[in-house]
Amino acid sequence: MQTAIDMSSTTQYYLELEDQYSAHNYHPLPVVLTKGKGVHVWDVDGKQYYDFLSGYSAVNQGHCHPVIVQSFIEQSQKLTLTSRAFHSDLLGEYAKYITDYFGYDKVLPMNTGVEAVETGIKLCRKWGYEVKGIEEGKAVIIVCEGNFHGRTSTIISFSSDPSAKKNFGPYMPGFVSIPYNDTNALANALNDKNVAGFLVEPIQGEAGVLVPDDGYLATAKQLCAAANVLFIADEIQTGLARTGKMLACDHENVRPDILLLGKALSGGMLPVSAVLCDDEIMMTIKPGEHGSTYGGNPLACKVAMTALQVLKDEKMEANAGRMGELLRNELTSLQSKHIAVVRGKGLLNAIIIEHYNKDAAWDLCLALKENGLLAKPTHGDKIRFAPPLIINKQQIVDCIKIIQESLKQLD
Ligand code: IF1
Repeated sequence: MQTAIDMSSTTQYYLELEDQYSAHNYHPLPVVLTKGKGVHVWDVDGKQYYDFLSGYSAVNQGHCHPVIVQSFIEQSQKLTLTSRAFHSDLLGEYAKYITDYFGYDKVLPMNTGVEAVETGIKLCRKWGYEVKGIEEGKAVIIVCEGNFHGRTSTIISFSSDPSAKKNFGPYMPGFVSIPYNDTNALANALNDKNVAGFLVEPIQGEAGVLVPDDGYLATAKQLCAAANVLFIADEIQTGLARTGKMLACDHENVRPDILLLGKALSGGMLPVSAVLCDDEIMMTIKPGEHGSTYGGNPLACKVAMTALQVLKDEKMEANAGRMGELLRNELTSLQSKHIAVVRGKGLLNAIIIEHYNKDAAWDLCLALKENGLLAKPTHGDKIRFAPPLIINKQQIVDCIKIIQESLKQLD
C-alpha cells in the first residue's frame, strides 16, 4: 500500500516539468528543493528538512558551507578553466596540498567519481604491464560482488546489479568478481599471476552500507602486497571524514596503493575527483595518454583545497565518529519492531526495515519527509542515514524524535 502524498501545486508543477523533459533514469522522493544551509534543506513551499543523504556524501561539510562558497566566488571571478594545454597557478599548489594531505607522491585530477575509478583502472593496468610485467592484454582486476563504482560502460561491466547492467553490453573483459568481506576468496583469486589490482570499497555503500569484518581491509592489503598486486580503495563515498576518520581505510591503518576520491572533495560545489598514488604507478602514464578538459581546472583546485581544509579546521572526522555512535545508539534504543538492523560507521549508516510489505521503506521515507527529514530507500528495504558531518547532538536528538514519530505511522 502506497501512502497518500500531500503535494502543493508548486511542487506538482516542478515534478511535471521534470517528468516531461528530463530522462526517467531516477525515481526521487516527491520533494522539490530550492535552498540548503548546513544540515538543512528547504523545499519550494518553504518547508525545512534535515538532509540525511548529504548528496550521497558529497556535502559532508554541510550545504553551501560559507568558507567554501567564498572560495568558489573569489576563484570564479578570476579564472575557472585553462584546459591542460596551459598551466594554471593553482594546479601545482593544489597537487602539493592534496598529496601532502594524504601522503602520496602525486595526484591525477578528474571530475566525477566514476572518472576517478576509470583512471584508477587504467593506471593499474598500465602498471601491470610496464612494471609488474604482465603479458599485454591479459591484466586482471579483482572486484567485489555488490560493488558500486559508477556507471560508465566499463564499470557496469563488473556490477552485480542487473538494473545497472542489463542491455548495456557488450561488457568490458578483464575483471573477476569475488564475494565481499571474504579474504579466502581474495587469496584464491590472487593465485592468478595476471592479477594487477584489487578494487574495493572499504564499506559498500550501494549494497546498503555493508561494513566488513574488523581486519578485512588490513588482511586484504597484506595479501595484495604479498602477491605484488595493487590495492585500490574507492573512498569516493567513504572518504573525507564520513566514517569518523579521514579515510575509512585509516580505521585499519591501511594505506591504499591507489586512492580514489570524489564527492565531498568539493563540498558539493562542482564535480571534483582525484586519484592519488606514488610515482612507480603514476609515472607510467605519459603526456597524451589520459586526461580530461575540466580535470584540474583552477576553480576545482581552489574549491577542493578549501573543502579539505574545512574538514580539518572543523574537526569533522571526530564529530562524525561521535555523532554516528549517538545516532546508532539512539536508533537501537528505539527498539522499533519496524527496524530489523541498524549498521554503519561514523555518519555513514543504514537501517533495514522489517519486511511487512515491499513499500515499507518507501512509505517510511514519505513519513519522514512529512515530519521534516529527507532520506532515500535503496533495494526496497534499506534506508541510508548519512547527514552532513557538522550535525550536532541536539539535532541528532531532534532527528531521532522525527524518526520515532514516523515509525509510528507504519504501525
Ligand atoms: C547515482 C549509490 C551512493 C560511489 C562509489 C564511485 C561512485 C559512487 C563508492 C561514482 C557514486 C552514487 C552515485 C549516485 C548514487 C550513489 C550511491 F547508491 F549508488 F551507491 F552514493 F551510495 N564510487 N555513488 O558511491 O561517482 O560518478 O557518481 O560521481 O545516482 O548514481 P559519480
